[in-house]
Amino acid sequence: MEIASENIRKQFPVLNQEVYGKPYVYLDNAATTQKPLSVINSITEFYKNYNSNVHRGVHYLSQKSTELFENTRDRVQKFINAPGREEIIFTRGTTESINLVAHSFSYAFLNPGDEILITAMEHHSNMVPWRMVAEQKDVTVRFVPFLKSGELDLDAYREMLSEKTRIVALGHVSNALGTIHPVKEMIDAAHQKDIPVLVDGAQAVPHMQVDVQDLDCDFYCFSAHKMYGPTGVGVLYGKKEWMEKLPPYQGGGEMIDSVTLDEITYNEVPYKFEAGTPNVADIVAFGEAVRFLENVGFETLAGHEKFLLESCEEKLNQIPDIRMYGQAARKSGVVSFLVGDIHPYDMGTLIDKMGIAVRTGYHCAQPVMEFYKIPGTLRASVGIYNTMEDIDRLVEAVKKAKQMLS
Ligand code: C6P
Repeated sequence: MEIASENIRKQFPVLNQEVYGKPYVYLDNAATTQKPLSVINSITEFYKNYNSNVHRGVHYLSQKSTELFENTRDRVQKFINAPGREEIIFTRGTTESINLVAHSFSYAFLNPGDEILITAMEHHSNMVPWRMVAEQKDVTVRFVPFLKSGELDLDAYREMLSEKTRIVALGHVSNALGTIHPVKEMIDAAHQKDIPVLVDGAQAVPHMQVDVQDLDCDFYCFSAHKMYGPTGVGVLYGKKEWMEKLPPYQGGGEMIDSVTLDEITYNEVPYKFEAGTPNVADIVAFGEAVRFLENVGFETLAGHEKFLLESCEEKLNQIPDIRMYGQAARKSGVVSFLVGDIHPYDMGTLIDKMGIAVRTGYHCAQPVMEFYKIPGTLRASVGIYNTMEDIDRLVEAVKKAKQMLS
């Protein structure tokens, strides 16, 4: 059901504005969510009162900023139920988290003739890094196919797990179609053959309680900016046994234990993977975003979003010539659609002029659009502050744009 969102909306100042003379409707949350005042204020407070580098000084502010920074690590550890705080590595985002694992894993563990298994539905961030390392190492990337409904072909997946497979990398929730993949089952199948699994959780963590111990994934990646936190911050959860085995991704300050002209020894995890000065202020503010999500609670959040998404699909479906993409039994976050033969950019541009933000195009998942033989879709994606009024405004705008463009 829809929650009383007035109290929540007033925490997001950016929503309280008019665009082209109309109250703003923001339905592009899968690209990035808006930020609550607690997160915005935390950034200002940090620069006003605590700014200092971390892990590098004995002076007061350095210790204070280190404490605030490390508090976020503890909060994130609890949030995803990671066994150890050292298994939480801060990165710039999901993209960097995946690149880190792809490059370090490939360097240490891939040899010519090996296989990497991903799905054909991955976001480019979980496809391109693997293909880059595969090219360097003469390794094959194989793609688990998906069905028209937007669900993965699980029989094909099981068959594709072979003696040659060295790692599986798969999304938890598709950003283009909203499918929630049965990752726990897929991880279990890979583990039965001793194959480690990386999960791209960018579109899952903002919408559902993720428990990395329950999933038993080896790596889990996500971005702060999709969960009401700042841009430029991400997380790589990696099982300690893996993170200790993997070589560092980047070299620089902080990631070393000692450097002489003869020899370099590396710092312990997580610091081995956090070279250079991190994005301290935003990582501190990310702690506030996690607190915000915890305060709302996933039961409330998921119920609210489900109600809005189902209503949105139902109302859009009444428009003649509408085509929905992604009809999986379990979905989250997004509604992807096209109307007749209207190009998604044309419709997106028109509804923007009506004060409504949705994403148009291939959503960094070009092979998905290739599969359906379409140039892209319009994608409405919801967050905690959206209301039924937002959905109604979208549906009316689509109807009006259709009339104008047909
Ligand atoms: N998807 C979207 O509009 P970064 O940019 O590193 O924070 O996240 C990359 C990423 C990785 N995996 C998935 C499943 C994603 O959805 C994204 C980001 C945005 O769908 C921007 S392309």
